[in-house]
Amino acid sequence: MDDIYEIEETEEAAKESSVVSIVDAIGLNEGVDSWQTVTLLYNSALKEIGTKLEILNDEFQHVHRYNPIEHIKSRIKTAESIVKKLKKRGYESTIENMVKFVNDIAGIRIICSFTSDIYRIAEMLAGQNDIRVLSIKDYIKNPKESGYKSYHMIVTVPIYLSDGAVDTKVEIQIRTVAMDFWASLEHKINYKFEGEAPEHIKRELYECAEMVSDLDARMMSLNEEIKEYAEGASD
Ligand code: 0O2
Repeated sequence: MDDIYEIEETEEAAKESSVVSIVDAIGLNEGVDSWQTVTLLYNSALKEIGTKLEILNDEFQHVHRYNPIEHIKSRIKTAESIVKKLKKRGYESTIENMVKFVNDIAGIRIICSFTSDIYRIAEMLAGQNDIRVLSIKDYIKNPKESGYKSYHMIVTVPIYLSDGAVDTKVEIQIRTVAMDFWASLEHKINYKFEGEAPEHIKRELYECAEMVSDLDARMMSLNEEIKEYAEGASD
């Protein structure tokens, strides 16, 4: 299976679904009311996914005595960043284009201890009936040229408003504490140098990314060893 792919909706599934997209929900109305509806939907989607994650984490603690999620951050992209993204891609700044072409207006970042937790959480979320996975980018198996590693999913979740459900997109980034530490500094550096960091800094960052992978692998294997030891001791 490819590590970066779009998931095509089958015609069958599309027909069965009575949930409408945001574009259908707001129609071609470009007014302030529509923008308020859009932000209400994205904020609600963040709450829905946040609750799902909390429940999964609590259940995991209950069954396995262990929390796979260290912490969660969520945000709504600023209007300025949305407009910048659309402009970069050559689209006009309309509400319709925002909801159609900007996939990360609502973004949630899940920070885990171990790489194995990342795949476990992704699978648990994708397995929920009301979540539709639109695309997956596995930058852990296929790191970016910069060294960036993270697991990205674009999903939709239905938000139930007074006259029906609206499928709302959320970008989910899942990474380890170490990957997050690297990505935060790299983001800061890139911001400072406006994406044109000197070669030696890029090289150094890339080397640090390799160290992060090594650290993650060693910590995971240590954790496995501790688990086996604990299981052996309780037999
Ligand atoms: P910000 O300010 O973090 O929101 P898409 O967003 O899916 O339409 P793209 O760029 O193909 O388009 O998506 P991708 O590659 O999945 O990246 C989306 C987000 O991942 C970025 O959002 C960053 O948050 C993060 N990201 C991707 N590459 C890097 C990287 O090399 N370094 C760091 N630190 N973060 C990265 P934005 O909108 O670019 O920025």
